[in-house]
Amino acid sequence: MLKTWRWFGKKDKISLAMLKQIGVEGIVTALHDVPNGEVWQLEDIVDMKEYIEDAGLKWSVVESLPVSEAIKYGGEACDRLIGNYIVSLANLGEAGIRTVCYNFMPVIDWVRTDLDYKWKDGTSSLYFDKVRFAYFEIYILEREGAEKDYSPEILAKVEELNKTITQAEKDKLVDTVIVKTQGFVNGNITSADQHPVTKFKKLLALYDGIDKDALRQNMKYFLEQIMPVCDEYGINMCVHPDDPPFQLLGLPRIVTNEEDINWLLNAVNHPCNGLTFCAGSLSAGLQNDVPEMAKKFASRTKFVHLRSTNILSNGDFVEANHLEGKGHLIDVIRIFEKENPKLPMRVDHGRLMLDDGDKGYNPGYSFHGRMLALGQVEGIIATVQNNLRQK
Ligand code: DNO
Repeated sequence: MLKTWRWFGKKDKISLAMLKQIGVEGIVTALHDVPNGEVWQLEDIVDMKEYIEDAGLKWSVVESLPVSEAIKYGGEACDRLIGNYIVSLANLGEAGIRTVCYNFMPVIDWVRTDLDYKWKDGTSSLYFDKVRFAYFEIYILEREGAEKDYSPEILAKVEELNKTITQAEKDKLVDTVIVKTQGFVNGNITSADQHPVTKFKKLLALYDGIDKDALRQNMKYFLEQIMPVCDEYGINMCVHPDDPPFQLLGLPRIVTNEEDINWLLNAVNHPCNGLTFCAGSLSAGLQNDVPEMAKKFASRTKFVHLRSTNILSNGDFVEANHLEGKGHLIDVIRIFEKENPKLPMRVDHGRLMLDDGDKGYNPGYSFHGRMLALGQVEGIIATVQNNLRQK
């Protein structure tokens, strides 16, 4: 597989020269400064592409060209925004960039409750605490009907937590769930002059009446509109699975399991309608057998995220070492190496370790942690390739 790395643009403290030294071959990035919904201009794309090429690397994948909320909930601005999306795709195609990762998660992208969960060895990683998330929904967002989504055991623990939780812990939860993750990805929460919770509630309300079927129809419509331009330029659209792959906040989530992925690949059965196989996101769903899914969807996979999680008995999940956990990366790599050894892959999320905190850390995207993971993954790839040669 092609070794790529998610790089956050010219302001990223992890420079392209550093990436070159650690054996990265391709860059995964986006025009992070362009506001959500606006056209990516050809000259800006070319400027970024040349900057990357001047460092001896290649812009392999766009992650992400964000799908605006109005496209997802089918708002008034939907067709205008799809129009902008099509122009951005054409401009990417003109510049020769042919793999685009996106997601179709309403309101939130990935979500965790703790971005700095401490391990005994002194490193830390991302963590999802089910009880704390339920607390956030019930007591902080005060979402109507949220209790119905949780078991009596979880609700009892939420009541316990409510007796002891401090204001600082509550603030941290808001900052983690809303500002650092969703805000970081979409840039539309942190700049708010309102309290993040107020803004967040407004975003949630946009989805009133949008159930799973309605969201699916909106996704199908979006894909149908963009397929012609993808076809013209040979652009692979790669949807990222929902992270985590289960329902949250009363919002529909439609890229969570095998049935969902089958649905979306068949709803618009075009070779440019593909998948980002994120082993980590899928691994956090009890329903998912990740290697089985890799086998099933290998031919429609155009980009791979290598990461793994462990689901704990209390329903929490924690990001695991890249050699362990439910992502089963050794099996997954074996499948993709066999099917398509040229597939771009990036190690996804790494632990925070050594002096990573000094590098303008984006949650999950540490330097040393990801470098360690890249080394582990390279070892797996080399072994798998060697085994395949001997067969
Ligand atoms: C989290 C990432 C996601 C991903 C988007 C793709 O670390 O995997 O934010 O980039 O969902 O659209």
